[in-house]
Amino acid sequence: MKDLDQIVRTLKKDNFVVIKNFFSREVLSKIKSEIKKLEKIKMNRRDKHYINSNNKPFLSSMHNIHLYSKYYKLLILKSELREIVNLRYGSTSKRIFNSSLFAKPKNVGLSTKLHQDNAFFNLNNAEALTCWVALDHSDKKNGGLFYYRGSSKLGLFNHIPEGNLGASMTIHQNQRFKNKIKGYKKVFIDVKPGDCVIHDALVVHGSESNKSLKNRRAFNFSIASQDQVNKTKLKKYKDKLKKFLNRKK
Ligand SMILES: O=C(O)CCC(=O)C(=O)O
Repeated sequence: MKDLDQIVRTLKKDNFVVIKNFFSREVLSKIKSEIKKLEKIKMNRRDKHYINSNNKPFLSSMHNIHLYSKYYKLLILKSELREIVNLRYGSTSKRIFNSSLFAKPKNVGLSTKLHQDNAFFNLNNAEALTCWVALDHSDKKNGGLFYYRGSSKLGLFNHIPEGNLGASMTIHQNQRFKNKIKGYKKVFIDVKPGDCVIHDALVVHGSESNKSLKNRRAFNFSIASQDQVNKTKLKKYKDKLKKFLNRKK
């Protein structure tokens, strides 16, 4: 039995919480086989990205997985994350707006630059939680996630279009940001397959590249409250995304 009240208390304080064995081995192996299927199918160009190394393509990330996998869509809709969002924010919505695989292959896996999720979600009040689930053991050595504990209270920082396809925004690391973040502890996450980290949409986080000899696969999905997308923020985000994509051409 998970203590959901304790989970919400930790989320309020630290803005992230690690939950051991969030998904069983059976669910995990079903997810892995779904991902294998998705690796083979044709997806919209925006939804599948590769890293080229020594003329070989390595899968880097896949996005909007719920659009291609019924199993995955149901998993999100039925997830306990919904209950946690409800306890944290007082409502939930059925809108699915984020579901990704971060494959981070050994030797070549890319970093995810420092960001806050609401720079992508553009919600009025940033009322959303993301559940990030490890498919491999993940720690500091193979590009595991890190968080600045408690940093959500700093509010949303300005993001600039920089990063990888699928993780295209990063915090503008100006002096103001550096002064503010230095009071917050950077914490690396050490998780086993099936464990998850739930984080809110304002916590400052990211991950390093994977230069190790071990893969670091993980998938995530997000659920929001009834909080609505802010049209002005969305337009600004789309303009930045356009700049980012034009540079990648
Ligand atoms: O897996 C990663 O490296 C990045 C994941 C992430 O930033 C997120 O789930 O918000």
